[in-house]
Amino acid sequence: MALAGGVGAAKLVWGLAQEGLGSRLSVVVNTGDDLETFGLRICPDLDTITYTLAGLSNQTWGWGIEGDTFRCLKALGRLGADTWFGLGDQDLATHLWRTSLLNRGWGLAAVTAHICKGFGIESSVLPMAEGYNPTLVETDAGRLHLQEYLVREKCAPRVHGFEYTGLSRQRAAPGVEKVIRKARVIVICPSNPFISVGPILSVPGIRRAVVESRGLVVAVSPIVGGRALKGPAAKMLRELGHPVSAEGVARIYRGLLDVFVLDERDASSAASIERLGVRVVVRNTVMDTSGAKRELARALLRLA
Ligand code: FO1
Repeated sequence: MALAGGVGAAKLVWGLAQEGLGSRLSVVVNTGDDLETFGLRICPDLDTITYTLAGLSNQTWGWGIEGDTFRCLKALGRLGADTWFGLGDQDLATHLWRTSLLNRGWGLAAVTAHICKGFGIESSVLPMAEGYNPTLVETDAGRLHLQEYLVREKCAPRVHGFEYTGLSRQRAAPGVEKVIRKARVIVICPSNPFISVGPILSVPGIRRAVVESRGLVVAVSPIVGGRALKGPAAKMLRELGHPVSAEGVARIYRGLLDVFVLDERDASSAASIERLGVRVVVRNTVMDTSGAKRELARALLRLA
């Protein structure tokens, strides 16, 4: 099973599915980046994982649907609406359908399973929790919704901290604790430790399920050569006073991991990370080709 954020995680999750896990793969996905806009519930990380597993994701951006158009968004702009969040026309169909099922009383886990079935996905994709609990980012420019920080402000404001709103009063979504507890391997994907993995582990019961699981807990570093492969992880580490390195991430996950997977470029940090009490495995973690995604997935499966 995998704990996943969005774009970086989706590459590895795709590799795991391709390497024969298929219906045996469960992915617990962050919903702290969810957004409510135009009366719709948008779940970017759930959709990124779903579209990627369906082979439909935009190959350039990693999020959204390949070849999607933005005619509805343009029309909204003409009417005076804010259009900084890029909602594609086909992507909108997912949000419309999700929201209408939620309004009929379905839970987010059931809606997600139904949408995945519609896309022909065999793997099980689970939201971490069912409520709307957006992550807020405390910045120099004030407290921002995560998507305002990421997309509207392009990650420019300096970060001081995060608030996972209402998460401490949530429960894990149906099925989540069970898949974690019975997993042979729990992969913490190369996602941002603060805004992707942090919210998942903050849902009551999830961290304990990971700690108590008999499965091997393996994290893949999202930092390679002191830089994030995608998104603001390196900037956030720096601004929050952590070392901007794979070791900085390994320290955040201390107490949780059996294995930390480090990129070949960071092999020299292996010894100091092992001193944290974690076994280190060195691989190519830059998943820039289908082959690299599958190779990393195979390496993780061999650890099991
Ligand atoms: N990222 C952007 O940089 N710009 C966008 O306009 C944008 C729109 C968007 C719409 C749907 C969706 O599922 C994802 C979208 N993303 C966009 C990606 C998203 O902001 C982040 O990558 C994730 O929330 C972080 O995992």
